[in-house]
Amino acid sequence: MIPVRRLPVLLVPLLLAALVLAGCGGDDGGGGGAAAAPVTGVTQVAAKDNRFTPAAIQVPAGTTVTWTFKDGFVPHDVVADGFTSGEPRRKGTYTHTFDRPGTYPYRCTVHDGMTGRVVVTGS
Ligand SMILES: [Cu+2]
Repeated sequence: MIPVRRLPVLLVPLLLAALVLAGCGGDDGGGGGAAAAPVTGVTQVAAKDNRFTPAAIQVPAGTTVTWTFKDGFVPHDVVADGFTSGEPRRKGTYTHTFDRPGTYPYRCTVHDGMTGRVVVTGS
């Protein structure tokens, strides 16, 4: 048996592990975040802090999505199969209208792991 007074000591590593895991979840908003459940009711995506926020959105077919480049000196682009924002840029916006239902993963070609996803549902 483990003495009761030893339990708090044993809990510390568990708490630290939980914090680390929580931290990872928050950090990969640009990478693994794209795999998270898509956000609905949003048509604006910010390219900032080397990530797309929200990384994943869900919109009905026919929706125009606007990406805003707002990372100052750091240029980004939006590249997917079928559409691209062109040259990486530091400011301004890029828009794309999604006419067909489907899942559209995209990425920034400048930054590994800077990815996003648009899920288009039937209108
Ligand atoms: Cu980028």
